[in-house]
Amino acid sequence: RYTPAPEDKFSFGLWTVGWEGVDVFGPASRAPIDPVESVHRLAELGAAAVTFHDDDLLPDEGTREKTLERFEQALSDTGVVCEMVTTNLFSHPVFKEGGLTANNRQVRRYATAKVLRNIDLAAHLGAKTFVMWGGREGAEHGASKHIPAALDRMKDSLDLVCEYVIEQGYDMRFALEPKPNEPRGDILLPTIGHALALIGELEHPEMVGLNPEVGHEEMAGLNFAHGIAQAMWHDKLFHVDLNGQHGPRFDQDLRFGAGNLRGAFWTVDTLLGGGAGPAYDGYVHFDFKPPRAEAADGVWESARGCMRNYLILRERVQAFRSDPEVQAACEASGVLELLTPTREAGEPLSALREADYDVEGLAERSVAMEALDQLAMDHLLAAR
Ligand code: GLT
Ligand code: MN
Ligand code: MN
Ligand code: MN
Repeated sequence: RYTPAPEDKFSFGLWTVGWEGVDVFGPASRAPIDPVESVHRLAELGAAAVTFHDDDLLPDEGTREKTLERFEQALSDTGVVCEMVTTNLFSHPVFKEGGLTANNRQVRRYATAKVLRNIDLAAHLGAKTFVMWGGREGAEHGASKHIPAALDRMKDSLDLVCEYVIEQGYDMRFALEPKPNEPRGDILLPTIGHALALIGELEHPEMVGLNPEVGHEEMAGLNFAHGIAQAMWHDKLFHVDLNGQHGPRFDQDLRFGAGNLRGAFWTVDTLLGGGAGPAYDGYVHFDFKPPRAEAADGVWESARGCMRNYLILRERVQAFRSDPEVQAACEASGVLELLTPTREAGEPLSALREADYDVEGLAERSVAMEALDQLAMDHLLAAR
């Protein structure tokens, strides 16, 4: 029970279990982990895939070939695949004022070259998703960044990488990861909605989607399940970063299921199709940080907990959706009536007359939504 299987498509960033605990107030509290060990440990725990930034796996040009060889060997020994690759455009001080949208053009050209090299690496490893998190694309001051120009440069960069992937004949799509702030005071494309709007302006919008992260939307006070539901409605949920967060504060990157537990329940429900719609069928990627206080044992316990909580919540969601009382409660709440269009096909607008409706009666109607929500609570808490 609650044992991860390859079909669950669980995936982990090397930087998650590999986080050494460096934070703004102190240095590392844990030793570095060899990526080869991470692949083996994650495979033993039941993960199907791993992901990384260039700097996580290949920080050193001198040992690049050797490390890559060992990494590919670990993948083939374990059957773990590399499903996504991304580029670190945020750690090195050269990116202190941005990467693809830095004011300085040389920095932008260097950042672009770094991305292109990693697209080649991603294609070589068979990764079909390339995530772009613009952590340093932003500002602390009103006048320091001309936002329309920054958006122009972001669009140019995305058009350029799409053109490159088409030219090279790679099977790859891009997934933008929104975040409202941290490390910049204000980050460009702060939410799912901002990123979706930008995608509509691109030359190859079909190649660009989203990689939303639970904590990032919750930092902005938003409902993650609603956010990914809209991304799915636009066919833009290319990838997902699951973790936990306690409301608007610093980015906590807790293991999935910690923090906003009810939010996690609705997140899993939405990924499964919300009872009606099509389900998300991509990798279930965990982007968490084992708390700095933990030693090595806690790192793997934290990774295990992400998958276990997902599986528990999936079971609870399935029980909720298949409970006949829940279906009756949805009916009583009028949930399914929303599937009927407001206007009849071909109906003249003159057919809509205010006088036809019993406004007072409608105002007093029962919606029975507390009853429906309590059933969800009962299922979440395994009280049914
Ligand atoms: C960084 C960030 C994450 C992003 C990673 C992808 S980098 O760890 O905090 O949310 O998903 O670039
Ligand atoms: Mn083109
Ligand atoms: Mn985060
Ligand atoms: Mn993330």
